[in-house]
Amino acid sequence: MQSTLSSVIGPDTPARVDGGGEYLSRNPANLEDVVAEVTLGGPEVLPAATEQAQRAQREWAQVPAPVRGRVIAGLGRLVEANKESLARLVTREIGKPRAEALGEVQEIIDTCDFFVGEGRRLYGQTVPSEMPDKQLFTFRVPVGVAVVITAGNFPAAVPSWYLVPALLCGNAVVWKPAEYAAGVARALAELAWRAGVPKGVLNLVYADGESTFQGLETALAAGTVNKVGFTGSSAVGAQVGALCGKYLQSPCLELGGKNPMIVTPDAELDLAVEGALFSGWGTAGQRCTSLGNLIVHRDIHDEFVRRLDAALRAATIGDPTGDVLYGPLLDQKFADNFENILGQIQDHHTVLGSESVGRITESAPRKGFHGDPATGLYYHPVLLDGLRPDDHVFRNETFGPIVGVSTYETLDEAIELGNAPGYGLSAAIYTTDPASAFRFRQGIGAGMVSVNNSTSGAEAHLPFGGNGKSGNGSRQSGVWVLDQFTRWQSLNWDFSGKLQKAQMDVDTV
Ligand code: UN1
Repeated sequence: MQSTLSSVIGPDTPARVDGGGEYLSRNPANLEDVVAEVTLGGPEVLPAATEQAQRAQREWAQVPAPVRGRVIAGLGRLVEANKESLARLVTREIGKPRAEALGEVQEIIDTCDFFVGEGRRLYGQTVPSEMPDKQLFTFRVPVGVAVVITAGNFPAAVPSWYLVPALLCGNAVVWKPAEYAAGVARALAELAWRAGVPKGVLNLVYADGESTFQGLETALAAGTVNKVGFTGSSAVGAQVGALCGKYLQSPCLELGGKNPMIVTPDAELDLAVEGALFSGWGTAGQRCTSLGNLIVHRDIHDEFVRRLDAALRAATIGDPTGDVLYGPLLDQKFADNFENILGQIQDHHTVLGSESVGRITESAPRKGFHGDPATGLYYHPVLLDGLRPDDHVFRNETFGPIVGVSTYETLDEAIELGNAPGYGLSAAIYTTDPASAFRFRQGIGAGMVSVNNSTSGAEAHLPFGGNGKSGNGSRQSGVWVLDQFTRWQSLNWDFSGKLQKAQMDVDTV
């Protein structure tokens, strides 16, 4: 199995494209290990790729959708055959623990499996006309060229949420992945090309942020891009949205989260502790769906925090090739960001979860830690008690292994606290009271709600997406994403042999 992919990825075959500016993607568990070496293109790379994509898309759109579905099926089987090695590459390039990396690859397979069938089901509708001898129909038509810009915390699964439905619907794609996940991007693109997606239909480009923006504007102005998909921070998403708006385009934006979890007084506490641990510190808190604010009823606060603190101190952190709760942070820039967040800890906060705060080093060790603290970007987990609604850590996404706790008295107050930061991606409640669960679902402004389950780990065929600062209401996954990558075309067919005028030639009873 492994040998099929080792010709594509691995230490001896670093990814390369032409352009300007060299970038080394490093293993965050061992910064001396260079995983991929890429040349970042300048502002001309992205518009050139969209032109090529535009030409290729015309032919791809002529391939019948069930046949495109068969290509997607082939991609799913190739990913499955290479699951182990692709997951190993994910672990090596971004430090995602092995079990989660395998889960991430499984999410691509699930996405392919789902959309294979959609190739035979890209339904339109027949619609009754208000006039005789006239028929109305709707058709889904591909948008054309999609530019997809993705983050590196889910370097394969989240891109597949765009790539798979976009290709299935008959579009061409220009994919600009995060540079610190360049090797995984190359591996996934290679598998798609090997599955039969034509090279011009799926284009992989590497570019720095500034060049991407400039290039995107050039392409939007030239009319060679018809849809932009962006996963990343709310701040950059707002810039992408503003740029698209200038050219009358509505992008698909999947942005940050400050995801709350409410623990009610009747909750099963051990279950809630387990859910909070995975949601908050799993993946080192680097999912857009990671838990940010724990909102705990004041009657159970002390006991809940005591148990969570104990669970956190007992958790294994370290080398992501092993069985750990989390490994290193994704990349140096995420480590720098997390250090800034740690600088926001205030005197009224109680810091729990570890013996130390900051980087795990030989002088600030962690019990049970496996790994090399000298070469890896490892950080102590932080549980911050006593958070207030005005605190920076309460209001902003942290994207690191830190969770804050605040307390509440009434469920309405808890829901208000959950909504206060203005994001709206994912939210969870731990409760044994169905009425509380239902009222929570009604009141919380999140696109994804969980009852007695983690804030993260959405299934691949449910709508994924958020509101407020988490996105513009667009949804990925399942059938809902088809509305991002197709547009409705109506057909109005008159066979009466005369000019029938809508609204004017209609008999009223
Ligand atoms: C992200 O962090 O950008 O629901 C996506 C989850 C994953 C996807 C997270 N399936 O946590």
